[in-house]
Amino acid sequence: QSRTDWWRDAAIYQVYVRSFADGDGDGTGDLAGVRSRLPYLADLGVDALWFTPWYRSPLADGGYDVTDYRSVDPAFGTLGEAEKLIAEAGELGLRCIVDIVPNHVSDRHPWFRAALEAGPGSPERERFHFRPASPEPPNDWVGEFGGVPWSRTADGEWYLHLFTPHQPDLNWNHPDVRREHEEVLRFWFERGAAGVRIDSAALLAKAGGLPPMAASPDHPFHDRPELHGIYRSWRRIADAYGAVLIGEVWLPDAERLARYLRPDELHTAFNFDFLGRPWDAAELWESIERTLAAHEPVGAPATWVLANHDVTRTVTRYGRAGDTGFAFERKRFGVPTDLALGTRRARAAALLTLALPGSVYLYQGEELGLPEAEIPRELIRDPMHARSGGRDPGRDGCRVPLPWDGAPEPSWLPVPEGWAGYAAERQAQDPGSMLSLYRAALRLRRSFGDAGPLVRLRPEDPRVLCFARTGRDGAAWICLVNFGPDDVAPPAHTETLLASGPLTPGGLVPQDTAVWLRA
Ligand code: TEU
Repeated sequence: QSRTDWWRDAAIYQVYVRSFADGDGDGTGDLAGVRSRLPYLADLGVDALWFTPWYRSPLADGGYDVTDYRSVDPAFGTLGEAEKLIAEAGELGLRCIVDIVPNHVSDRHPWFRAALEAGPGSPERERFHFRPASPEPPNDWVGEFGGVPWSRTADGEWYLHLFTPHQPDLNWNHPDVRREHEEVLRFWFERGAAGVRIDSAALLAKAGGLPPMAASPDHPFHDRPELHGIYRSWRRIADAYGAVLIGEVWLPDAERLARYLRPDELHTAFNFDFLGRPWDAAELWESIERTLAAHEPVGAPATWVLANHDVTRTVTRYGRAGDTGFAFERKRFGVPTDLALGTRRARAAALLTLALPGSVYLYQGEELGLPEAEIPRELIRDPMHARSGGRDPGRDGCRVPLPWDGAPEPSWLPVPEGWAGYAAERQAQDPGSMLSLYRAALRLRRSFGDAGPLVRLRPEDPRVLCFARTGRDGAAWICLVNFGPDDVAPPAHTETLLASGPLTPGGLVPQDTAVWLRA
């Protein structure tokens, strides 16, 4: 574990703690469960683990509503267990990333309680965005989950919350807010965290005076210039520990994202553009090219994300006819899905993303090929569902506990019928399973080492996406994905290393299939 720039080409596995593995059998995932599955993760071949928030929380937004950033929620375990987990993971060569939620706190956080108690005009309220009582909300902003991002306290004052009313936004102009988060960073770096994932990283700063949309020349709360100063101070802290800052910077384009990727700001950030594209060679190539072009001049690695805890599962997304590809376009109930098609494409997509230069984020359960689960309305826990007036099923469909040796039982979310068929233990025995594909791909990817830049091959062929990189041993590593209806011949004088599905008897690559070749 000596490389300090390990994050440049790492495969990072996202552990959604509440649904990963249940150590005490109460239906909720926990740290004991994670610890017991560390060998599985090491064997899978990933380099690092990112844990969604495990801090004390009323779980109004799945833990993105924190009451104590220096703790572990009793439902998940103890701080001591988190330290043990980080140490044990390290022994297996797995680095650990914790999730920091700086934009807002829980409405049960001691600061917000104190603000409510101290009343209007109090210094306690200055850590948040409070506005005097008025009949209408203080401005016309729309929240991130839709709707009015303002709620009233008992004394009539308004407070700002870009997410749910249980997540009041912090005032990042307040010195306490800055100091507290800098201390929280040190707290987790001291405990061995190799880095932090910064939640909602583009939202912290708000335009002075919280002006209405039309009165603000730039967006009043997205991508504000004031953010850069915050991340510069964080970078100094991270550098002192050799830790990495990973931004969840939601921006419409790679160029704007790249402005945060600097030697004195964030090391790296999620690129969500790829995730927003449909299964189409031209669309995906455009995204790849654009991402690489934006990252290259700033010297930051590109990142690739196929799924996370906020979006539709890959096999479901790619299995929907007429899918626009935009994973965040909110889900509807009862959309017909061809899971066999989606699975074929998800397998090909896995080989595609794992062959691209940069780092890859892999969301738990994708390696099992889990589809999006349909949760009955009355059992949906995600607050996004209620905030959409019940139209949007929300994000629980990708948050169902993982099947390890059968369908998880009990489980805090209902497990769809037939999920025992996806069980990790069963897939481990099956060379044709999604799990075996991911294992083989991650192993090969690692063997190529820090492979060179991507060179596109066959650019004239609109049916394929084909590119080569040069591995550590000087040999070419070629990835070819066939999107078209006709079988495609792989480049001459190549040897097939891995295929996402069966090739034809003549060795041709069928539609929706990817191959890795060596020349
Ligand atoms: O998500 C940030 C974010 O911007 C989301 O609103 C995103 O647009 C949406 O989920 C897409 O479906 C982060 C976390 O990943 C999410 O789970 C939290 O709910 C949110 O922050 C609030 O902390």
